[in-house]
Amino acid sequence: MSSVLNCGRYSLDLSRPCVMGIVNVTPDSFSDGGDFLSLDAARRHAERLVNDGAAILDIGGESTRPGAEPVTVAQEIDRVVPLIESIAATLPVPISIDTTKPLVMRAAIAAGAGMINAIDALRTPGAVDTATELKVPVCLMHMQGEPRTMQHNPLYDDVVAEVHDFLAERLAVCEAAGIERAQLIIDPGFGFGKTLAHNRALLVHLDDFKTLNAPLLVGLSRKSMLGALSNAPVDQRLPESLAAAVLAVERGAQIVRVHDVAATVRALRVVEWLH
Ligand code: 9MG
Repeated sequence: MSSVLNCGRYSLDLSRPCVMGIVNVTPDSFSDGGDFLSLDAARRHAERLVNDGAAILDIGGESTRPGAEPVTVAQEIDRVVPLIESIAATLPVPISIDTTKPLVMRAAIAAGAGMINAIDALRTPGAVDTATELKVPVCLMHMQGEPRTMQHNPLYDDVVAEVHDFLAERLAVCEAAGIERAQLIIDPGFGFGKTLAHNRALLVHLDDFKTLNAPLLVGLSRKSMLGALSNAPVDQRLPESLAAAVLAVERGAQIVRVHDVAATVRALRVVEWLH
């Protein structure tokens, strides 16, 4: 497995845990309550995450929280492109575009992004061909259903085996289409069409995904599965999020997608110290 991702102008070294900072540019995002809708505020937030130690930023213009309504291509492009241009011109880190839409992928990469975070594992028509053409790393995430309805009644016989087999199949599809295997990242998709028990099983068995020989990205930060353990509101889940990030890295995650970059970087230093 490659320990370096080629994100255009930047390489992402995965030989040590890598913290991906979240920048949501949506009015209804579950964790920022729409604070970052102005370009200037979003840029300042991105700058802070980089100063805090983010190795990569993930920019999203469509909310993926349970129940979220879809947005149009034009709305999504209007939200993300000016921010990507501004960050690419001023901050020294690669940018990931969190989208499922081929046209948004193209616009974001043209604006300076260097990776695609595909929460539907490139299942949108045209997405595999677009990603193949764009030649950037792609994160293939598992999701049962779609954000609007995914938490209504998620069902699996064996969640770990089914997520594993889904990711194996998507890796094969992408490779067959011509995406370099070394540029593919996998993600079990915590909280995406999963109950608390499903999420727990995936975290307990996270090591099982090593057999897929691809870098592993996880997003657990502030998620409701963590809130369910403590009843803490979404903006007060830092202790749970840090514990989850540490456990995930211990179990093989190379990239953690988080809101609280500075605290996560510090927590992961302890993990690195022991390795
Ligand atoms: C956009 N987004 C929200 N949660 C996520 C997660 O867990 N993984 C990835 N790849 N993207 C996510």
